[in-house]
Amino acid sequence: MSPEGTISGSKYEFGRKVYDFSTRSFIMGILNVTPDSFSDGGRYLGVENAVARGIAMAEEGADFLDVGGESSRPGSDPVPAAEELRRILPVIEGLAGKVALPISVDTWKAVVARKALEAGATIVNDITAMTADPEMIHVAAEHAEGVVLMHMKGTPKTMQKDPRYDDVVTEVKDFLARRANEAKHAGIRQILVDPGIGFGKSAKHNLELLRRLKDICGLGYPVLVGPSRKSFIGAVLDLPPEDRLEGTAGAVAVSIMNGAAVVRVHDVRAMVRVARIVDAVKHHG
Ligand code: HH2
Repeated sequence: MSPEGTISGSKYEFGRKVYDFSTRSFIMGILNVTPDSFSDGGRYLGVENAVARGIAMAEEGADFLDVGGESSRPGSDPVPAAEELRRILPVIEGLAGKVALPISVDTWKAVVARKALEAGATIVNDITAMTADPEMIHVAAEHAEGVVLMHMKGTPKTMQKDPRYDDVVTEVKDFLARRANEAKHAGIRQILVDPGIGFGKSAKHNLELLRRLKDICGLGYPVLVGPSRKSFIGAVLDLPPEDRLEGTAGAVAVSIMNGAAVVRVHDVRAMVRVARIVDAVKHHG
């Protein structure tokens, strides 16, 4: 990995924890505090349930927790910031005192990010790569320890209506390069980039992004990939979200083998095992 965009080579630091991406892959556990997420909507709506799930994911071996209060599934509408905050703030506050993991907030709204960072989150995970809200880059530069910049074509409402690319990998890579540059110039030092599996992409596009993930890794930033239970797995296996564990495992294994630094998943216990075996193949020959 090139030192560009990283602190001392491939190492980032969140809180007092060092994340050395050259040694192993890292797991981001998904905590959707939403009534309508595509695979776990409604499961963690109560604060107690959500905090308990966060603690459980930490015990299962997660390295990050990603808390979100707005579903971005295809066709979804945005949620007002006040509602998003009502869902996530008590959960972030509850987790920040109880788990020793960095918490990312999955939002594209600067006002939500700012409050979440005050409540104990330290990373901003923005599915629009800080393009949707002009304030986001300033909030992240001032208050976050790092950002995840994700590629999306269109908006969740429209993104799955016949997405087209000349070359999906080149387009995604160029976009991420531009956004990461802008973030770097704003003073953000710890940047992860994400090809945005399922965000304005057909099943074929998603498979090609995973197959050619090394191209995206060539940007020199740690790459985060979020294939968990997504519809391209359903398209290949003809199975609903609740039956996509093995498909997710396959996608996670390929992602890590092809250079992903972090995988964002629902099934933390299982995917930690998948990650460790792929890491063993990668690093110990
Ligand atoms: N995928 C989802 C949401 N946020 N963030 C990043 N960085 N990368 C992703 O691939 C990604 C993301 C969508 O998945 P999920 O959170 O499970 O569903 P929903 O949006 O319905 O809550």
